[in-house]
Amino acid sequence: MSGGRFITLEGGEGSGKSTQARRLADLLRESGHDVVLTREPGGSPGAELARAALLSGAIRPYGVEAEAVMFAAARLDHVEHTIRPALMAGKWVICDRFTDSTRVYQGAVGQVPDALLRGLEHATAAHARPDLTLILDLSPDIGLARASARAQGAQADRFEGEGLAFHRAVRAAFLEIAQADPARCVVVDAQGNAETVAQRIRSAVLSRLPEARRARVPA
Ligand code: T5A
Repeated sequence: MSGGRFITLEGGEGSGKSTQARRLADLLRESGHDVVLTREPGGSPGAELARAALLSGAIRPYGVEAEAVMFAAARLDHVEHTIRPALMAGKWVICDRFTDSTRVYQGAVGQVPDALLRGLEHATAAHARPDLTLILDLSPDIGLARASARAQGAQADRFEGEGLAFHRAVRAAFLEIAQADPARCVVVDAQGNAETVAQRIRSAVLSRLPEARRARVPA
């Protein structure tokens, strides 16, 4: 793939991924890069339909394996219609959650067999490997409190509604992924205000991908 870079943000509920993904996109645009900001599940019209089904809990009765397959179907559409075309066009893609979320939620915590998840990941993301993954690490007590303050009484979604033990396991599983793949992953302390976290992310991105600094060459 020419020119473009693929950055994913991962972490538990309310850790600030969406907030920081937006800020990172702004930063990169200010440096002259073409940026596509996207998310999972979702990020393409077909995948957004799958998102609604997954987060409403409509797929849950069919079991964790069916959910894993549905996340994969959404990813296939997203990679094909949004991520790959952008990277091929030399754009930077920032994605709020990607394959590590499946490894964590469906794999480490959901106990979907490894062989199935590996097959699904190969089928969906073999041609879209992140250059950098920022894992926003935050105590789930703080993350869930942030998410519920924002929800203002609205019902928690399929995964937010799980108990604290589930969210602690999610946090531990993300940290394990980071430990196992330090060349790709950076753990970012997600405590503190959004500006403080954004500065940590800026340092991590510039240190791992120095080309992020480059300003657009005038035409
Ligand atoms: N899932 C997803 C799987 O199970 N398998 C998969 O393969 C994939 C891709 C997605 C769900 O799907 C699961 C995981 C998820 O449970 P979602 O709605 O996209 O659902 O959920 P999240 O990604 O967790 O989104 P959230 O919005 O809950 O969390 P974010 O994006 O981490 O947090 P953000 O930035 O929206 O912030 C939450 C609130 O906190 C405030 C924000 O203003 C906002 O109100 N905030 C801060 N407050 C104080 N200090 C800071 N530093 C703050 N940063 C943000």
